[in-house]
Amino acid sequence: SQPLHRLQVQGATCGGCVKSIEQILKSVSGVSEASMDLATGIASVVGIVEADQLVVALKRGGFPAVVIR
Ligand code: 9UX
Repeated sequence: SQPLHRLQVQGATCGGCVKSIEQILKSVSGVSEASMDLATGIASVVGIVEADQLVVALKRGGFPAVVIR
């Protein structure tokens, strides 16, 4: 199976932010699934991709994030 990455994302305050974050993550090369939980701010991403690439994409999109385990 493909790796699962989890990120703690800052700045998501409504469902629109969640949609934006999911779209940003899905746009990264190698990502096959991305979903975010608004209540916790945790995004889960499945795909053959480096976690750092996800962090870079989110930062560029205005949502700072850190990788969590
Ligand atoms: Mo909702 Mo997020 O109106 O920037 S989309 S707060």
